[in-house]
Amino acid sequence: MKNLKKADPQIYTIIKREEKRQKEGIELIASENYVSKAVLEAMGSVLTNKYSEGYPGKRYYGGNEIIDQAESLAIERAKKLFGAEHVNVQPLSGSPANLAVYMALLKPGDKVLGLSLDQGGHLSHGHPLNFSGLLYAIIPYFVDKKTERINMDEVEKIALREKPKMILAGFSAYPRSMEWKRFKQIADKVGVLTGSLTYTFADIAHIAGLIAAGLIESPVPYFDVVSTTTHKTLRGPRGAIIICKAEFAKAIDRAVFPGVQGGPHDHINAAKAVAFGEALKPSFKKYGVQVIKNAKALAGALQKRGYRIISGGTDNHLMLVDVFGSKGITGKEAEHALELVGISINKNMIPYDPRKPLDPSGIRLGTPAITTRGTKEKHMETVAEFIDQALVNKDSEVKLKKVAKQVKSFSLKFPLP
Ligand code: DSN
Repeated sequence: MKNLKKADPQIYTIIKREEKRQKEGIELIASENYVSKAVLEAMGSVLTNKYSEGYPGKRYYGGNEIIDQAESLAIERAKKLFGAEHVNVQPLSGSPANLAVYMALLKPGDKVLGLSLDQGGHLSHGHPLNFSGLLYAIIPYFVDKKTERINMDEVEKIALREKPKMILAGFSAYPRSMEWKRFKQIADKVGVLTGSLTYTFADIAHIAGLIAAGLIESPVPYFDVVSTTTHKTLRGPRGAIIICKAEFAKAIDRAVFPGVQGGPHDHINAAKAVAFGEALKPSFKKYGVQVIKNAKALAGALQKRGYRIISGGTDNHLMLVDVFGSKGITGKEAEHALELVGISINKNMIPYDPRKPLDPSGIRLGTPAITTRGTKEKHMETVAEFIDQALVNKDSEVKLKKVAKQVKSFSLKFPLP
């Protein structure tokens, strides 16, 4: 970054400080990861200079013959990775991707069934202040109070009563497997009642990398449309893609451009191609296996220290910890104490949370980022101990400083890619 250092020392210093923070801290935010140097280089390339409205072979600007090759490669690799009939790689991020899916298949006011946000859903799955909640009639489904897992019989009951135009399966804070086949069967039952297709839409943003690695069942064979961000477990650049059956390809492409977006970010699309290429390699499967092993080990190590893990564990890369119920510490307090020792997490609502979103009962932890740095199950004991020490000593500056030192020396043993 020698040019940046000279041209803009202020931004250069900020980037360097952030790099230091990342190196010296433990990253447990379930939606974050560290990209490879190759992905970073593609993102910082001259491809950012180009305008390419349209799609490969059909652009509104000249000079796109090379960009076409990059985008086509990204599409081909993504199709192979997910066994997809059609992929649009242009969505700028998860929410615009989801907006495009709704636009392609629905009319404003149509009913959509989605997992309630406070139980693991996502803003773009129907929050009242988000376009999804403003434009569409979102009917929530919930997890079971006892098992804290999605109760598919309940989903079916709600679906048959409400007859939605679309059933949305996906989450940003749900630690268990999804019953994709059952969602599809429910949609088909609704379709018989209404005499028209009830669309199935899966948002696999959190688990796409684990699906690509073949470790978690994929909704792609069953669902009409699947969206995912590319920067979480998939470990690519910040962005998204939409996967769909061939029959919806035209509608999805039109909804992305010109429906929602103008020019694609060609440098990011090239970086997506690089990340998909990495995910097609056997080493990525090994990585995915370790992400899940680490998540299970971390959940177990926290349970041993008296923390209640929502639903009793995890099937994927993330877990929800009821810190308020277990230790009388709120999610906000926990986030703050952990930040002071160099551990990044986020406060999170737990199912049927008696507290409020800005200071809920829980925290969400995930292992994609620390696994990229090379940690294994045995290290999760250490991480759990750091977490516990930070939380029980949250009011002692001296003790927190001691934990912070230990977190730093632990982190420096695991270099960034
Ligand atoms: N903000 C992401 C997450 O943390 O889960 C979802 O978009």
